[in-house]
Amino acid sequence: MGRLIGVSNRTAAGAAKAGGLAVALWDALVNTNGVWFGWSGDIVDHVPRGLHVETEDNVEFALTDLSEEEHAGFYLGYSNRALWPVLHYRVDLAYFDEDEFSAYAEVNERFARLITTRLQDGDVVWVHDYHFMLLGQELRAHGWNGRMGYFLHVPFPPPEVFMSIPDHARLVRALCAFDVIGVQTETDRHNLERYLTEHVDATVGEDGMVTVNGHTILLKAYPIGIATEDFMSLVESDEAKSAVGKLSRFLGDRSLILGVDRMDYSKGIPNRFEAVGRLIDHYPEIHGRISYTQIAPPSRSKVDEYKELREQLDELSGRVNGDYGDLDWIPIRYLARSYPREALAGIYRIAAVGLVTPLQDGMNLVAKEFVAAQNPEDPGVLVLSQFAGAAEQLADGAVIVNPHDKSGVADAIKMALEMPLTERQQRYETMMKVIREQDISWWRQSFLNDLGLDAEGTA
Ligand code: ADQ
Repeated sequence: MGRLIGVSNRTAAGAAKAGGLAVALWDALVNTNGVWFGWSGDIVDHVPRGLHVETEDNVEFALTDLSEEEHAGFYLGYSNRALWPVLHYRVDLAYFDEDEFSAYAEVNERFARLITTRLQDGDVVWVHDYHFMLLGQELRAHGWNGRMGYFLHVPFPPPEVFMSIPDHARLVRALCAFDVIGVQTETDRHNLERYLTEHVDATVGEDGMVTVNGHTILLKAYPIGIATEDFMSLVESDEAKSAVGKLSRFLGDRSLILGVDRMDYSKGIPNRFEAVGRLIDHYPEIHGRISYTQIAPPSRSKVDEYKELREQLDELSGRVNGDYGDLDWIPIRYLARSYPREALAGIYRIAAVGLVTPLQDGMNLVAKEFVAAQNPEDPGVLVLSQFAGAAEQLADGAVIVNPHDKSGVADAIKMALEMPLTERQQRYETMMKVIREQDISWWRQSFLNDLGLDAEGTA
């Protein structure tokens, strides 16, 4: 029986197998006695040679440390300062450094070397995200002939944007070593297909398969989902109830407008603060009747960027709270901390409006979690950016906005606050149908089936 071999920068070793990739990969790893390769999270002062191997539920975690140079060049450098901004269409924020690209290429090569020592015939390799765009080609160079898939969790921009990366050709040629390339949306698929046909001489067959230099690749959109039923049940937890209790005391009879994000410029939080500012400027009748709460914990790996964003947010909320706040009303509240999933479920549930307005986002699972946590009898409304991957699936139920259009977002929030119950319920049902059907198991099984590992994880 073939094993699933997962590769991602961070793994769920020693952590709860709850959110994110852990919940996505875990069942298939357990069923196949699989292996999950990744960075241990530790930084050491020399180039590490071996792997730390630990086993949980028959799943092997094979982890390597990063040297200080690797961490600076591969992770903080090339992955986060070159690839992340360009993949989110922010060439203006990208920093390209040849030494950082070398570190990136070396870490990909080192991972390939470590992984191939532990691969067996019949294994199926699934590589995740932008940290490992060169890994498939390196695995082939180290002699691996088995099936390999790649999933990009963030957007793939149009070729005109991607080509600002000095090493763009090398990155995409390396991706072509994979048998299956998965992206989040049809837009991403179209963008990558355009790059391949316009710049790598690829041909696309009638069946949609892409052929490059005689090698055929399945390039397909697999919109990632959430563990819908599990998330829905979290609202019944004690933590959720306690969060609801505290927040309700704070809110009184005000309607909650909620934002929940990791602190990152792609999430468009300053634009959102400005839009809420417009809402309050334009509609005096809502004064004292709403409360916008933004939850965005600081990020350890992006200290400078966080500082800048934080200053912007303090300034923007300071203006609105100073102009409009009262003894018993703080229009904009910003909580720079993270909450456990259970508490988040409760917080989502009592929000009248979920504001998910990234400037660019691969999928955005907060949008799906927000909907799943709603009370079907009295659901809140999702206001969703057209540039979140989730907009392709949820356009019929969410109120879709352009996050750059502050007055447009303000008007959408106003409309959401006033939306009649029957319309809210219809929109909720429309979104829940997709969120239920295309959940995280559907996503995993779709990808693994295409890679030749069946839904139960047996090859
Ligand atoms: P992220 O950019 O991290 O992920 P997102 O999908 O919105 O973005 O969130 C992932 C998880 O983080 C969610 O389960 C959410 O609950 C949690 N989270 C976010 N903000 C939080 C907060 N303030 N406190 C606690 N938890 C929080 C990347 C891509 C996304 C893509 C995912 C999955 O950038 O576009 O959807 O991978 O592929």
